[in-house]
Amino acid sequence: MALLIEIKVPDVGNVADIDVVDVLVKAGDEVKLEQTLAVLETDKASMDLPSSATGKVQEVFIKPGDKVSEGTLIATVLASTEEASPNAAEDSSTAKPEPEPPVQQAAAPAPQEKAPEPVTATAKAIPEATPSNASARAAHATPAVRLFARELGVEIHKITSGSGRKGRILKDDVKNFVKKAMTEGTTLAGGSGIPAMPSIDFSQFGEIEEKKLGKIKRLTGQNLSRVWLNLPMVTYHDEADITEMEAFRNTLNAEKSNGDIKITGLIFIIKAVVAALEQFPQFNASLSADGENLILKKYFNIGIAVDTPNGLVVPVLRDVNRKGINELSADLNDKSNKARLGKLMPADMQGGCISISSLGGIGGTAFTPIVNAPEVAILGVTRAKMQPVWNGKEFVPRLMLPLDLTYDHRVIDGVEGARFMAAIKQYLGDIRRLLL
Ligand code: CAO
Repeated sequence: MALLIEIKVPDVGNVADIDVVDVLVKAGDEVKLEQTLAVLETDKASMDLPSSATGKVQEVFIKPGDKVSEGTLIATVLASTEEASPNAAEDSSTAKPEPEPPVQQAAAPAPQEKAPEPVTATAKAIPEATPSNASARAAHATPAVRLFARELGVEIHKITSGSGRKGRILKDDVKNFVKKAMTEGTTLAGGSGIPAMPSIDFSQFGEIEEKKLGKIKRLTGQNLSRVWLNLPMVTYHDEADITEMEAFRNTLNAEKSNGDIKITGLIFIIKAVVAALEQFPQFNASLSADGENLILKKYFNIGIAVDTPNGLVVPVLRDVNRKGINELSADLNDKSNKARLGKLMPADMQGGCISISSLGGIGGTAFTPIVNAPEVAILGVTRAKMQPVWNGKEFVPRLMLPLDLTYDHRVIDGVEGARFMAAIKQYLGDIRRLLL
């Protein structure tokens, strides 16, 4: 004998206009007792609406985006009396074989507590965002799975595809995500209390192609995000007059034979930065992890940002204070070639004191580089250009090099930043001073 059972929204405690975020069944589907038919969400909680009978869905009356209240009809299920829930069995006394009037049942909701708000900026496992967060709401998972994810400190929207029906995220997907995060060292949650970026289906706007990010890009991205969120950074801009330096560089290069490594302006910038570091030791330093101590370094290793087909890497030139211009040119040439061929070893990228990011070979007038923490400063360089400069009597053509100094404001004060920059300018303006 078959019963037509009406499944309705149960008493959910004086809440009306509840959003239907997902409908998981359609007419003709076989459903089991307790199987989730739909997912509802209020601004405080989300809940599964399970079926109170095993049988075939006869009709579905709601769709995602609808608003429902207690008593709204969700679906009708044609159930055999043997398989209906105890509740249905009771009601079956009044029910007759199809197509007699349907038995009315309220689906027993599986309420989900509101996710707690993130509380600290340093907490590693931030609870999943509240349902008001669009990306969390968009995650296709039952409250039980969301709860499971929260317990493991996983922001569920970071799981981009589920293995369940219609891409629904299952417990196994959460477990696999955690396993992957543990092996790759990625973060499970945002870690800052900042709402995560929503996941958007761009194919709705036009044709797209999805390409996996390479390892370097992914790791660099994670590191840059971490620095961006943890360091209060200031970027200070200035220009150095490199007219004489450039003339000297051209003389040196003219003396070189074919096949010799050419000296670029960057080598002089590296030397000037080291001289400024010797003068301002707080720039050759790192903050201890607890932020209580400044660790001052007595060595002078400079990280150079190198653009490679696989992404940005920062090899380190060691003991720059002890090396001459030609040796440094060979060193930079060797490291940047290795970087582009993907042959740098991890040790080649460790132990830097300060970094330089030069875009001068390409162009630009200014930019705001991000500190390569745990270093406390980075120098950005863009393209030098001839400019009319007022010398007190007249405008004279001078080759001016734009410089951008970003520093960690916890360690470096604004005035110190300006003085450090002034020193670099002075060394570049008159490179004889590098001998002093
Ligand atoms: N102004 C004018 N010309 C400049 C210049 C500047 N500031 N900097 C370099 N040039 C010139 C060089 O003199 C060279 O000219 P020639 O071909 O006539 O000799 C040309 O531009 C190319 O220089 P280069 O880039 O090969 O050499 P470099 O020593 O200046 O830089 C390196 C080496 C490895 C830093 C650079 O090639 C590189 O990869 N830069 C990208 C760094 C990057 O990605 N930064 C972004 C990080 S985001 O923070």
